Amino acid sequence: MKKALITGVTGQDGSYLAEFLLEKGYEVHGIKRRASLFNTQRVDHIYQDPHVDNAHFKLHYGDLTDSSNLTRIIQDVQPDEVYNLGAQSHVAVSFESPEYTADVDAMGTLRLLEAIRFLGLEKKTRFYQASTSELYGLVQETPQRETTPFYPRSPYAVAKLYSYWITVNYREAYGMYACNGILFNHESPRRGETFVTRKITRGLANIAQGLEPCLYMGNIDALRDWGHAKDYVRMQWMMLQQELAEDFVIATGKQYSVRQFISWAAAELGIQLEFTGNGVEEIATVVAIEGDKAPALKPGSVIMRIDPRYFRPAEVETLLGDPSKAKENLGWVPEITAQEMCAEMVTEDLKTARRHALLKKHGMEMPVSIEG
Ligand code: NDP
Ligand code: GDR
Repeated sequence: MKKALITGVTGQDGSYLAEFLLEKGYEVHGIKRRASLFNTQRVDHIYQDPHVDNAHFKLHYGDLTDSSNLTRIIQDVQPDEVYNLGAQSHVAVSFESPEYTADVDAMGTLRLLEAIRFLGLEKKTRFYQASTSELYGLVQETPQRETTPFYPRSPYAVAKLYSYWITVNYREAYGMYACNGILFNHESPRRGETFVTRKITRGLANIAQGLEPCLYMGNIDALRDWGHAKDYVRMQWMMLQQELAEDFVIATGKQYSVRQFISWAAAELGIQLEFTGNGVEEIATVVAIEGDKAPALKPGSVIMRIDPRYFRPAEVETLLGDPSKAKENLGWVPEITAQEMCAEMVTEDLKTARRHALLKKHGMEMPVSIEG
């Protein structure tokens, strides 16, 4: 039985990857951080009681800032594959906490690679690094492919640039099977609530049910190449099954604006919107409502406004990936479109919003966090 170790197992990708690897028959080990509240909601459904025999999913306390902890876990687990998905992954937050972001997102990768090397596992353990389209930042070529020059635009992207190159370096210097997946944005109903797609689907579902008044957004002209996390974790595994380690761009090759994503999500709730303004002072007004998904709204309601707090000190305006190499060499093709994914996210967020609206109706209001 192959053993995999996943950092960031409690995150969006980590949870889908753990499911995927368990289905493939792996023993899956994940690193979770100590928190004052439970932080394993995304993996609770695959939790296995460690007291029963044959538990194939195991969690270890740890942190990417702690070399001795990482070394001990790798020594105990002796993994065939390490997936380094753990990160302070929010670009805007990286401007607030640049040093911490560098420690986790750059040095954390080095700590893992060094642990593998110190333990003499460099010929056994294969290593996947969660690299990102944010490396392209101020884009130098469109679409972006494996050979496109990088120009990072945030402390997050600069930290990930270090991780990209240290992964290449350990492959070249020590013959390690280490590779980078340069993944473009990927989302799902498990996406963190403060990333733009989830902020929109959750926010609009809450507004439709009368739980929030309005969505406050940043740069809605930003263009992204959005895929589904389930499609992307499959590719993370495929990258570690090749004869030679290589780096791959993973993207859909299609690009949409944040504004377009808002329209899709609204349409999924039966809401037709009109955008007026110029991206800085813009508002979105309800023009018409169909069906019963948005009982709290009426035509004329303004449900999206711009809040400059969400503009970033340096923005990545446009990203569009070219996944040709992944298609040709690995036969990988994304199966879920951005619009289908948006529909799935709205459906899930609407279920939660309806539950909260019902509780509210019966005097049991749940606090709804709208910051993000
Ligand atoms: P999430 O933010 O959902 O998950 C990040 C994970 O990292 C969480 O499990 C988090 O733990 C953990 N983590 C954070 N800080 C530390 C730390 N100091 N030590 C150990 N673990 C830590 O990210 P995604 O699942 O969306 O992304 C996975 C990886 O892929 C990240 O590295 C991200 O930067 C990268 N990436 C993501 C893309 C995307 O569009 N989703 C695109 C390209 C790259 P906790 O749950 O406790 O917070
Ligand atoms: P990104 O994702 O920065 O691309 O990083 P995010 O969803 O945060 O932003 C995408 C674009 O939307 C614009 N935007 C807003 N973003 C947020 N979060 N909140 C807002 O209110 C808002 N309004 C507009 C942003 O300015 C940006 O242009 C994600 C993360 O998962 C990274 O870890 C990963 O590496 C990259 O995707 C690829």
